Amino acid sequence: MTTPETEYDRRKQISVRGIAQVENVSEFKKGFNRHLHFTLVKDRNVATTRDYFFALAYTVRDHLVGRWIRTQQYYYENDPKRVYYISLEYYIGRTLTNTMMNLGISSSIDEALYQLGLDIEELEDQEEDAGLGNGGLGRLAACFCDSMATLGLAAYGYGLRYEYGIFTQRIINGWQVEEPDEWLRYGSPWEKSRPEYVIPINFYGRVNHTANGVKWEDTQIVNALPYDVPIPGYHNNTVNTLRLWSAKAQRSFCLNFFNSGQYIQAIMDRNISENITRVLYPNDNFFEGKELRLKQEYFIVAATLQDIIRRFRSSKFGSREPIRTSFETFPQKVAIQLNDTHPSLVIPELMRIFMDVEGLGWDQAWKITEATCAYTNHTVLPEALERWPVTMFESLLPRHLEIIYVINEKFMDVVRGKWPGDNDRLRHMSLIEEDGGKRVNMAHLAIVGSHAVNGVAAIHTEIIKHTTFRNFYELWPYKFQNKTNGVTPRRWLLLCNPGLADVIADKIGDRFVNHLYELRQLESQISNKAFILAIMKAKQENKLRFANYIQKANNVTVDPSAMFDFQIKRIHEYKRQLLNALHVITVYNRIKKNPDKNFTPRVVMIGGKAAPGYHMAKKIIKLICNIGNIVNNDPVVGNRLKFIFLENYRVSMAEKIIPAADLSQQISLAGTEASGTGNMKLMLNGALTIGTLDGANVEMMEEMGKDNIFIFGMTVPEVDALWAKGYNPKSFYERIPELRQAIDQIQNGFFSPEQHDLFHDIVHNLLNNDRFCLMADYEEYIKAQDRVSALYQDPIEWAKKCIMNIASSGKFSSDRAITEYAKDIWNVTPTDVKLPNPNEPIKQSVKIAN
Ligand code: D6G
Repeated sequence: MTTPETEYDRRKQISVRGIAQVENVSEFKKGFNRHLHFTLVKDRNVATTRDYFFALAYTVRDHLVGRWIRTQQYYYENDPKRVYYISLEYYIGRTLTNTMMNLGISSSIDEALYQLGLDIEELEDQEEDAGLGNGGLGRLAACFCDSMATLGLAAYGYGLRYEYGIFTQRIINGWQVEEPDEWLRYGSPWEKSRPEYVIPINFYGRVNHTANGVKWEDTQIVNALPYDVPIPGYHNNTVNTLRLWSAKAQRSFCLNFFNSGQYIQAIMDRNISENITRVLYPNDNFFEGKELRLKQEYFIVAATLQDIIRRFRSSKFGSREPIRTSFETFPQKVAIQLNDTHPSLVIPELMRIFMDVEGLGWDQAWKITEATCAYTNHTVLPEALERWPVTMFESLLPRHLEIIYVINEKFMDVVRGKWPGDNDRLRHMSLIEEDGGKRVNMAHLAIVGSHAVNGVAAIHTEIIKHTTFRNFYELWPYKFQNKTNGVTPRRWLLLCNPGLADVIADKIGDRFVNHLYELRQLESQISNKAFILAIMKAKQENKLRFANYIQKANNVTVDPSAMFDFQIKRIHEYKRQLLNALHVITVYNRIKKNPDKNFTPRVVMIGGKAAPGYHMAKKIIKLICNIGNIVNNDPVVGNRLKFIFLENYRVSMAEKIIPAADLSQQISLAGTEASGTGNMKLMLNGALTIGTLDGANVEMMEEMGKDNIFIFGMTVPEVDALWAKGYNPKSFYERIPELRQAIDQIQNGFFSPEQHDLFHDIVHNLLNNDRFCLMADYEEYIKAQDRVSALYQDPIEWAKKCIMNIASSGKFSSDRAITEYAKDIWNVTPTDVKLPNPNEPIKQSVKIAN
């Protein structure tokens, strides 16, 4: 591609994003001005940048609605099997750029704004992230929505509309401080509320077994108000729905108060029931047994199931009126995927509806429930597994507890039948755990009530089969399967890295955008000098852009010729950010010891939030900041080493970081990270990985070959063997001088002049209670980092490995993941067929999936 001479030329270039269409450009300008005038009630003298953002968002939205209505109409008319993805989290980030891209109108909008004298990037930066998730699990749900729409599946995401998403992280004097995320302060242009479709949800009350069946009575009712968010597929005119529920007090809420004349009190108490969807619980991989969280879990499940059943019953031709009366065909028409155990109340709630409301018998209800539901496990960390106290169930969901008891009785009979007299198995497999107060084990409930259980990377699935859920696997081997995670190439390549996308498209065309395996063709370019240089140039431009951004946003200066080394993910002990910090200290000490030696310059950056109640994680952030203070201000070190904590890491920041990364750190202890998805995004964008044989790293290595990735550390069997023989972290401290020096510095206050004993707890854990084996993996990690530094000295060799990474990342598309779910779990068929564009007359009827 030739270099554009002017800004105007740049806009005229043919890129993967397509070219501007003259008619569209003028239409967009008109739409933009109309919305500025009629929707925002402003003119260009008084409009703010935010007004321009909203005017643009509404203009783009206008191009969604026809496709959205038409898609949903097709679903009603064709009655395909529907897929329901239920998740407590959707970590969406921004929507504007993604929508323009998927609708194929980016270039025309770009041109329209250029002609209007507005800077599109400035407008895009106005959008608040929809941070309705914590990390990987929530982002996966968002990537899956994109792929389900792109593959033409009649799919729906169901979630909660938290008024406050993941908190905003501020770093004050090195400490994390949380601020509320008021993402709805100015409203969201993408959601459409549907107050006409509110659904009542019951809580508390008591169960009455009568001759006419079971009644759940004297309940407290909260309404679920749906907000619909459009999910456009890539260039296929499909627009699916993500339906987010918001809690709304019933009109009759606190009738007693109203009746007794306490009108004001009654109005004020409405807030209490609306608290259900007030805020996202900010824990990643950690179970916090709060009643409000259990309410959230039941709220999403009960509202969603009523909606699913209403849609199942509804007639064709777009009417919401019921026609179906029998539930026999339910599993042929409905697939429900549980994103972790968080929505696993689907199982007892479906049983309750089928039996208590619809009058089905237990056996039939159970058969339908099991055939409909499937469960994705996301973690094997014991502290993350949901185990709700029976007492909490008893008061909040008394009927569900009864049903869970019956499920368990029948299940225990099955176990007894298979292993007579094996009481240990019964105890281990029971849905009700007895030790330490009775609790409901939600993973056991989800496995028993589902026809499919999947892990999210090959190694993770092996661990759940042979360790975590071994007994269940021995009972039902056919239920267990692997579905390695994936990421959407639209957001995570085309949107965030248009420069690289164009370099790729120049060589292999643009089919890779929704057929990511096509990237394999790039392998043949590995020795093509011009291609190597183009790849290097794209990376360098991204690094420059990131350096400018981080200078402006965080007032941090970085040298764009140094290696950009990133670890971006939630702060968690098992992810071992501390190991990264130990490497930085080691390099620092080496520079100080040999100030004249040649060192590969690096900017090591760590970004991620700590759960507000996770004290050790917050301490780790403080340590990182303090090490940075010493290293970054030492004149002997200069530009050879920088250590930076990136404040408030989130989806929109990831989109800036990932294209600019040279090195991706994926260094969790083997056997702890279920999959990881950041690892895939960085690989796809040509960063090299230093990592352990954990999660999807294993499959990444298989795809690219072991010479293109820096693998270090113990394997899962080696970790097991270490614990079996007795792990003594101190022995590593005593044997490895560089490790000892680093630990001593942390211990003696070298990094905390303000308080010498500040990090004693960290050191104590490393030496005495090193649960994630940092000490055991340190030596190999440092050696691997040395190999990284050496390779970076040879830019061409480095770039060749980048190309091999990009070329090998096809497997990690969420399109591949969803295609596998569709085939192996949901029994639906993805399609490449485009729906007609509603803005054009229909030429022929279009067949859609199933
Ligand atoms: C979305 C788009 C709208 C459509 C509605 C259908 O809000 O055009 O009418 O979905 O919702 P259900 O009837 O399928 O719930």
